[in-house]
Amino acid sequence: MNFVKATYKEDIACITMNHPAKLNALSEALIDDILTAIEKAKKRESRVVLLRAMSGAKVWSAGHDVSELPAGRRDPLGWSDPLRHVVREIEEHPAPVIAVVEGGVWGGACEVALACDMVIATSESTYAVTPTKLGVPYNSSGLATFMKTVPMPVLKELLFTAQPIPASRALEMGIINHVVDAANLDDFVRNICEQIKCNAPLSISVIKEQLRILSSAQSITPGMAERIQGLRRVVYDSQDYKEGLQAFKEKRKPNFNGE
Ligand code: YXS
Repeated sequence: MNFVKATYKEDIACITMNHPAKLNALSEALIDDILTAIEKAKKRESRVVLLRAMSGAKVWSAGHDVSELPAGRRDPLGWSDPLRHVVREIEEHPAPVIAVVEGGVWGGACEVALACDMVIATSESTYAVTPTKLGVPYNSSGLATFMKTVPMPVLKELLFTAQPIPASRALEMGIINHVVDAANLDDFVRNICEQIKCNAPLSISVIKEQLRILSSAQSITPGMAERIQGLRRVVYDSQDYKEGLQAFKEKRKPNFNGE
């Protein structure tokens, strides 16, 4: 594994994203390494999985690797996209997955963190949900991930402004579980892990799956699903989508025209 370090000690799997050159952007290669590490945790029956960046990271993850987004005329966040795959694996993993966050969390990485069962973060961490900054039509299961933890008015503010919010605001909204000083982070996380390890793994695993099923139970008709897909196609076929990607690559502000 090139972009992740993984340790499995005392029934705790610790997966550390380690691609500093791209600020842990969620490339297919980095996600493959995360998936490999999660699979190993499942085989070893780890009681808790931690997902983190290197200690002291200024950026937890810069989100989807923009260079891997399709140039247009293809759903950028379809079912088989690596980001979709890792979110599903986290949500379906039979043990608690805890995001241990230091630094900035951007775009799809924000969804990965919120797809985890808990978020324990340092006070200087920030959270930004960025599809509108790039002109990306986020996918429905991804929006549903956010809807499970972020109050709708706050989620709309996050989506429509694409601006980061501080850990203090995320904690106040109940979006993250705990904010601790960086110096105490490891001890705090270890303590939560020990509390989880004292409880029944089968009960935890089944309750986690029940909550996943119950919280994702939404009745939408085939017509509604088709309408959503049609609306999203207009966006990823748009000139604005191309402009968002081009502006990112050219490191300039995008000029969106609504076409
Ligand atoms: O120029 P080089 O080659 O050194 O590469 C730069 C950046 O291009 C690269 N990089 C990324 N590459 C691919 N995908 C990314 N998401 C990404 N982010 C950064 O990393 C190198 C260092 O970046 P640089 O120079 O900007 O570092 P910085 O310290 O000045 O700024 C750190 C950030 C995180 C504030 C800045 O890199 C940034 O704003 N990154 C983009 C954050 C973002 O908007 N992520 C959303 C990605 S799209 C996504 O997740 C979903 C599709 S959606 O948008 O729908 O949520």
